[in-house]
Amino acid sequence: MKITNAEFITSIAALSKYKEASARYECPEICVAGRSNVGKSTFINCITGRKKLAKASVTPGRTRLINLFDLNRGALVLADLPGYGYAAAPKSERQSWAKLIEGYLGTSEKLKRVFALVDIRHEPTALDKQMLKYLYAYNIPFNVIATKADKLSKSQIHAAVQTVSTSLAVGRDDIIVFSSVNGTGKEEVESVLDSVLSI
Ligand SMILES: Nc1nc2c(ncn2[C@@H]2O[C@H](COP(=O)(O)OP(=O)(O)OP(=O)(O)O)[C@@H](O)[C@H]2O)c(=O)[nH]1
Ligand SMILES: [Mg+2]
Repeated sequence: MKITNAEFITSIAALSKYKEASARYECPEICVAGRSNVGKSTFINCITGRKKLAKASVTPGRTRLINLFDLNRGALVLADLPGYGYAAAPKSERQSWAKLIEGYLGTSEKLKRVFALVDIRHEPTALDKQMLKYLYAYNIPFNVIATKADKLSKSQIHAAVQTVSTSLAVGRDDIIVFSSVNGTGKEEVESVLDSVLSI
């Protein structure tokens, strides 16, 4: 599915608000997760073709709420999750992040697919592994999006995908090499959206 229309629905700071918001739509939901500054908002802007839809932050750790977006007028809802692992965040904030996200993943019945973003240049962190553990625990299908691929050469990408695959114990076929700068991987993401819609 190509995303031809995308609109911001609402921002959510508490799980009760998510329940209220999600009761208002019937369509499947997808979400974008990953550590702070990995490129979640930029990924959303890229796949929706909207430069400023999800505010891409210069300062990491800016998206602290779950932001919901409508895609193609009721076809899908996309959730932009707040980033984890922002070192400068106070402990209380990190705890509220964990509570909100774990609650979200555990209760969102409409959630059909997670795009778990990792930076292709870095070995996945303990928190990335924790994120995948949640996904396995809640039985939520996901794709790993190895983003910022424009920063590496072709041969470096090959090696980096192997590192991500080994480190996260996911098959290479479940990893989409992506770049918001040059659009690498966008078509693969669009075909994932097709499979989400065909369930
Ligand atoms: N070169 C390159 N830079 C990228 C790419 N994606 C994101 N960036 C840059 O990475 C930085 C962080 O991007 P964001 O999209 O704000 O990251 P985020 O994951 O939403 O961050 P939080 O909301 O803080 O969790 C920005 O400076 C982006 O321009 C990419 O594919 N290639
Ligand atoms: Mg963001």
